[in-house]
Amino acid sequence: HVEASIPEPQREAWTRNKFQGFQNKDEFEKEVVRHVETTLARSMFNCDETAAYSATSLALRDRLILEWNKTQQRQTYRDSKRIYYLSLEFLMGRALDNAMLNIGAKSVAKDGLNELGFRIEDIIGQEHDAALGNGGLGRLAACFLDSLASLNFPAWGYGLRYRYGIFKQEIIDGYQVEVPDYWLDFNPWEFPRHDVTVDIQFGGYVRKGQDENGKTIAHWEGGEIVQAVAYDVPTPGYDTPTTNNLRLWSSKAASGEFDFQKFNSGDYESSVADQQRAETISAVLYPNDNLDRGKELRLKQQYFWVAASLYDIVRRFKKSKRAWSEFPDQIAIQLNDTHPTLAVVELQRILVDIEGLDWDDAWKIVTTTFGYTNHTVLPEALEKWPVTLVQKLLPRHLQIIYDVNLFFLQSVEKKFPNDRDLLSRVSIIEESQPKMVRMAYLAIVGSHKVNGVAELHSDLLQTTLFKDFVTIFGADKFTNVTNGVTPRRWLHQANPRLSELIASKIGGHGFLKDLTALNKIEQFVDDKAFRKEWAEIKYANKVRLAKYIKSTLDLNVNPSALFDVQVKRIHEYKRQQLNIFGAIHRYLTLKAMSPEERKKQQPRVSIYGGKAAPGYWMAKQIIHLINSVGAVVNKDPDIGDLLKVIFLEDYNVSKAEMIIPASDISEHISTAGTEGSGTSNMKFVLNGGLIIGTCDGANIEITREIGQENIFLFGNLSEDVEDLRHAHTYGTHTIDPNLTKVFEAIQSGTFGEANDFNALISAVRDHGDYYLVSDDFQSYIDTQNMIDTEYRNQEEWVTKSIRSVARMGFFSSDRCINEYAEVIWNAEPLAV
Ligand code: T68
Repeated sequence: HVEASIPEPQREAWTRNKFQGFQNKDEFEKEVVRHVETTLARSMFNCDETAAYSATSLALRDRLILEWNKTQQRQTYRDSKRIYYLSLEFLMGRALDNAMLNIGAKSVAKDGLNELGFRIEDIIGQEHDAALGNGGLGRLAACFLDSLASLNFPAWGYGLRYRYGIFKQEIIDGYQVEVPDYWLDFNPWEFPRHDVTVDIQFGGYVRKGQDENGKTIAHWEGGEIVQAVAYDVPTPGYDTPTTNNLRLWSSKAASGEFDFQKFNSGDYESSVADQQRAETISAVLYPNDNLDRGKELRLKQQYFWVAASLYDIVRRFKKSKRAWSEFPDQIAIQLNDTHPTLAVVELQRILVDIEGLDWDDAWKIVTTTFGYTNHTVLPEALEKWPVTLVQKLLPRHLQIIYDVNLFFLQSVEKKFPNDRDLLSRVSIIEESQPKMVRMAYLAIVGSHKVNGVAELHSDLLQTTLFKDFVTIFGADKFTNVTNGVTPRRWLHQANPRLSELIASKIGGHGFLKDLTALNKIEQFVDDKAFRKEWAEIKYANKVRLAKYIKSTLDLNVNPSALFDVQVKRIHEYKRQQLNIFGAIHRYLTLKAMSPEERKKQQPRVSIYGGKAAPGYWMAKQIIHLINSVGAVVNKDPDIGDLLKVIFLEDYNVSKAEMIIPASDISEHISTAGTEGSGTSNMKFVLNGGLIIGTCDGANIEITREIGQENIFLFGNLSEDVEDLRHAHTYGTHTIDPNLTKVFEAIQSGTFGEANDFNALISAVRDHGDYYLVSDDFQSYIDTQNMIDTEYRNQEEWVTKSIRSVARMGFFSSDRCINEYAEVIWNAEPLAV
């Protein structure tokens, strides 16, 4: 806005008075006090930890804003290719600690807060997690934002500003209870942009008209309008001024004349009802992980978010006055799963209906712009929308989908004539009752690259789910980008002592920017003092978790015991049931021993955490079983410290930061071929924990990197799963005898009501054991026993731990983002 810019002669005053944010401890304190006394209107006589958190965040935020503004100006001025990451979920966790570490202000803040009478850990602990995601997919998006900024890529995230994030989990009488997560009371990390709004249309009809040249043009008319308002969240990179933007859209009623008329004519109630209906769109995050429930409001969320984001992206592009053909040179858009696939259709609509491009020219631009990431092969997670629903909400989009499909099928027919079966297999429209739009197929056809998230997963995509598309488009369109995690949050922030120890040995914190530098610690593996400190840090992290368990569950656990952890969403395919059946087997085995024999056993704390989707009954049964077992085992005097079974309530990002550094063994035990990648496996190993796992997802690549002597693999392989399932259904299905004993114990009432867990048992015994719990049981038990033995040799164990961490360099999300940039986005960082 040139008219708003300050004239040249007065700019000197601006430059002279430039606000720089705090630069040292004294200035930090001054800023905190100023924010307490003015922004918060309080004083030292009523400054509690909440107020201190608020003021600290506001002081930090001021620093972020300055860099954020400069970054945006720089990116606009240089006009290089931008990356847009479209994700319905960003599981960011807490922002304050991350911001302090990334901009290098933590020690100043720590000392400053101390002088003001606060401990920095307590202040950090005041923050409510930003929990706009379910699990791995949403957390991956958050790690990607950290890497994009840290690597200086010009990139924006686009998402929805849910009023309620993932529900808070309470455990009452052993059962999960969901409580709404209202998190926006005070959120210093977001900036409402009431001037950045987009009107989003739903419903109505399509009228065919003609432009001035007689060309047919579709007009989408009528229906309702909902307004999207932008909320911006600055995302700072580590050790760089780059501060990128995450733009989240919030919905509200469009302030059209219509509403005013209603309001003035006395129809107050219905005008308020309109308001509420509009606000419903961004009200709540759907709490399902790896499941598609096909709800109408979910489709509305998707279109609302995608349309607002594309309008924004196109508006920014048009300011550059470039030709449309340059759009894909300037813009790469990544689809995080199929949730934003309507973006493909929306961009085609904008280019053809609004900008007047020819269909083919437009389609070329669209397909060159988009990339699509698939996160799962589970059939129940693949999105499909009823044609009738799309027709009702998005009539013009349905027409475009039909045309895209027609032209696509025509091209297939040309290449593979007379293969009607192939056409019906790959059709974007499933000819079922009712007809459905297959979103994954639309995403493939609408993108130039499709990737899976770990090698095995990408191979499975190419050989099973998307096989026909490999034949049609060629293998080059499909690729793998193995997931990674940000070492800033998942090592430096979560495990500061380990990060410092590593830094002290290898000459500073460079490994946080190039994680492969971790390999330099392997040369110290025989250094006695180093090993001792390594072990002490793990122990201290376990003590911290033990204290947390004491304070929340009033249970004493011995920090010297082996801590065995499985924290992730509860899902049958992730097999927490295998873990708890294993724990029951352990309990029964201990009970059957003489007291002398028991004394020789390795004490263990079996720790679980994770949310079940509110409608996922089986997952909730698993939680109930874990708690029921804990209730018996934890107070059994025969057992004492030998076994504790702990369920940690409300697992989330900030709890993960405490739990992960405290584990000796973590479990990544999905049925082979079902887990896309897994990312917590990487976080645990990076923190010096060993893992027990199946040959699934990224476990396979972790094994390749760290060496098979440093990981405990067990169970059947993915290539054998189909045959085993076939045998369960058509052969005689015998259940593992040790597992049978576990079932007998449960059904004799050892852990409460005898019949409470029949469904969990039946799934294995009577209904085909789809997840191969019985097939893998003995191998699981044997491997756990091997772990007990190996844990007793602490020298060997510490060696494995150090070597594993040293070899984890590959699993940084920085490596992952660089691969996306090179192979999919063709984008480069912007020098600062
Ligand atoms: C996860 N997917 C994969 N989905 O399960 C995991 N689903 O293997 C992988 O490591 C991770 O993605 C990152 O690639 C999910 O987390 C969801 O949360 C989800 C959300 C909505 C609908 C369907």
